[in-house]
Amino acid sequence: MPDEHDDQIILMSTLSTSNPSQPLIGVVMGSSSDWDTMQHAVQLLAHFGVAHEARVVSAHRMPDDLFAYAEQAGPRGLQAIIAGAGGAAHLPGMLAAKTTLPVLGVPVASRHLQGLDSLYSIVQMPKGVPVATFAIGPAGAANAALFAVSLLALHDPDLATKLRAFRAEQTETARAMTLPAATPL
Ligand code: RP5
Repeated sequence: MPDEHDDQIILMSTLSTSNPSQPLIGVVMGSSSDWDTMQHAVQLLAHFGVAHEARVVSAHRMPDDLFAYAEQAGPRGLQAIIAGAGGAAHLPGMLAAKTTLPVLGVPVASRHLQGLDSLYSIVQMPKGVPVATFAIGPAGAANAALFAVSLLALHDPDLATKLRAFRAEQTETARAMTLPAATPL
């Protein structure tokens, strides 16, 4: 039964999922300026056929929406939340404070401190409220999605098969790598 929280969540969406089925993974970010980084998570979820949604939920500019999102995430069927933020990156930690779903934090590279501020902010959670923290930037976003796929694959044999195939392909790509001749002194 939809309630006013659902309406609020729909209204606050500024980036929306292209996947019409029940989202299992929520991808949220503090600003549309995080999208260049966070789209790497969305691309991988789409690659694996994982139902997902992507939204802007700013901890500082829309804190009430952040709380509503966190409170509704579990009841709406999400299995994990990937949260990217830059600078004073409070989004992942505040989500984790309001839900017991796994929260995967992605530090977005900030303009002046290159994302070290985001990393320190996200990784330094107090004991008792964990956020699994990934690398700064696109690699972190991609790995957060792969980690979410791993979590879902524990109970989804088809997804586990796809994940093994992805890893095997990656291994073959690495094995096929060649190096150029060294530049003469
Ligand atoms: C954070 O502030 C966002 O996650 C973003 O990384 C950063 C800058 O946001 P904009 O000023 O570009 O909207 O909350």
